[in-house]
Amino acid sequence: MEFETRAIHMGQEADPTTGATITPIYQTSTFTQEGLGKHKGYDYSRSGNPTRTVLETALASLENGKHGLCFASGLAATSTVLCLLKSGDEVVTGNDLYGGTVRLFNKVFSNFGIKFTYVDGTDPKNFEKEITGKTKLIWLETPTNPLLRLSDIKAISQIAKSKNVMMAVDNTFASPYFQKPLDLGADIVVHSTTKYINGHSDVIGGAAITNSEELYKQIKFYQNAVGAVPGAFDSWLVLRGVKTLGIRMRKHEENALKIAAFLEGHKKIKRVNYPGLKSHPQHELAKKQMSGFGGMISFEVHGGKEDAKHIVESTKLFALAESLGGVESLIGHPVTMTHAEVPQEHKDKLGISDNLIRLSIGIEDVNDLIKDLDQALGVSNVRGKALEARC
Ligand code: P1T
Repeated sequence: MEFETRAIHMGQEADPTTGATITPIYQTSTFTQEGLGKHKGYDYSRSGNPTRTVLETALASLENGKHGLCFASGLAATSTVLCLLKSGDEVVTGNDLYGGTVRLFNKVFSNFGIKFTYVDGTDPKNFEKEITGKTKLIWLETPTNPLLRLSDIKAISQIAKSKNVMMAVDNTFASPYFQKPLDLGADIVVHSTTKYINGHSDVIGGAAITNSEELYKQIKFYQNAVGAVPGAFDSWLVLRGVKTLGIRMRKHEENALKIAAFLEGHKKIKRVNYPGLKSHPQHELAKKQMSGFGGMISFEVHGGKEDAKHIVESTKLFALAESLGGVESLIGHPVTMTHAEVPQEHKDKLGISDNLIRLSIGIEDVNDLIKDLDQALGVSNVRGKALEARC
């Protein structure tokens, strides 16, 4: 079955007890047992819930994986995967990551004796150089948040395999519609389902998918032992969202390609980061490992923080908000928002600068989006006018 058919049908058969066509919300914490230890596969909703199982089955299929596990947030999925590690283990990770992931690495798991080594993820050799006898995991996010850089999943997975190191890929930005890291050699795929997979900005959720029986058993154990699971209603919302993932991703990309081209030609803009642009340093890699370029763009404006601030405060359709991947367009300032807690020297090294703006391109009419950006860029240097435009 093709991707978009699986998104609608995989795991989502009619409900066995009532015939309900759409998966019911099993809003129950517990399940009555017929006798001691005799139940229908579910005993307590932290360990398993039928609505969650359907979502886990669907997501595993969309990543070409055998097993899916869902969590209460993307960071809950990441935290649970990190439970595979022990004190003294090391992780080599790309250095351009969602700020919350950096915070989780540096301020939580580092306290448990796990060492994180950050490398420029655009060159596979950098991972090889940093692997030691203690390295247990390579962590990739590609395309990265917020600079839209890429890591060569296949090349890095070959290094990981040759060194007997696990590899996990955060596939949130591409979504499984445009990129399938398991096919390229990753052991685990992680998602913030909050983003494209749900797609409607009304749920926080996460997922981990693997083809390995052993990793599945271990992560499932930690899923239950740690307990950061999604509720039935949130699982249902994500399930409802995922049915339209393909059609949404195509529209996100179609709009993003036009907007990236518009921004690249704008005199107020210094640089546009979008893997679909020929000017992107890894455009060829994007064409090779992704089947589309996604809906995320970042760009630097001429000037500094004040200029960026004016622009993000001047859009009318693009909402100034954290997050991404919803049907509505969002604008953000990574330095003060999503990446505020990333250490300044880390941001400086990467080029996450004061004049960087991030866009999550929605599926509205692209001409309205371009008009909105045009007017926001037009007033970007004039104090007060930005506010006038908003009223
Ligand atoms: O917010 P949560 O569902 O816990 O997902 C965390 C996360 C993980 N990975 C990536 C690549 C992400 O972008 C995120 C969350 N990102 C935002 C909230 C943001 O605005 O970038």
